[in-house]
Amino acid sequence: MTHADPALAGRIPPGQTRTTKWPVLTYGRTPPFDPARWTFRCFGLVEREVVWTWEELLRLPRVTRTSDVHCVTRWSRLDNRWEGVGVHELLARVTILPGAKFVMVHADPDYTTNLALEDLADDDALLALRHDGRDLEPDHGGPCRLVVPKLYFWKSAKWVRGFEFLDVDPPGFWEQNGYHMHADPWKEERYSDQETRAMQTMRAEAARKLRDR
Ligand SMILES: Nc1nc2c(c(=O)[nH]1)N[C@H]1C(S)=C(S)[C@@H](COP(=O)(O)O)O[C@H]1N2
Ligand SMILES: [Mo]
Repeated sequence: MTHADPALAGRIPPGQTRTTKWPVLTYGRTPPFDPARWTFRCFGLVEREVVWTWEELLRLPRVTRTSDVHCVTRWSRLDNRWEGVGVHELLARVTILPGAKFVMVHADPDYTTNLALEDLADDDALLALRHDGRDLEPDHGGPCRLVVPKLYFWKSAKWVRGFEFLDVDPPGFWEQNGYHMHADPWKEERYSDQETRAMQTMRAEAARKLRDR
């Protein structure tokens, strides 16, 4: 696709079309939120598990990041202004063991997605609480969603509840259902059948290892 505005052309990855709307894409229903019971947990290959309550999360320093959203269903939404807690802010409070190279992101209701620790640690990644100046709407993951701008949007788990640090890279929900393990929109990493054989072997072995633990 070509774009009349050359400034935009460099920001829309191949196979994507710009939208100014913001579609809701959820597998299942928007879960209820209970501030008294909500926690965010960092566990797995860490020296000590770290858990934040909702009140504790709200007391962490905030950042604002403007970034583009690229959904694998081929829409892109530019210049989203996210406010929330930088992932780096959380990671700075967790002692991650040296073997950890991957993270399983856990979210309500029973959603998971897998990331390389390196991608999660990106300076653009945050737990978003606000979008374009308003509290994040429940259908869009409110009150708290992960945003990882450099990857397709299914990696940005809505209603996020924790990071599990791992030495293997097992597939999350959509990754088990045909989507790519890495998901770089600029490389059009959409579907698992685009993965190399090595990646597919690794995903199967990782899934098995995790099950057998
Ligand atoms: N918990 C949870 N997070 C999720 C999903 C979901 O079904 N459940 N869908 C993913 C997918 S496939 C996409 S494209 C985006 C959509 O976010 P939106 O509804 O805010 O546009 O959220 C991602 N995060
Ligand atoms: Mo999606």
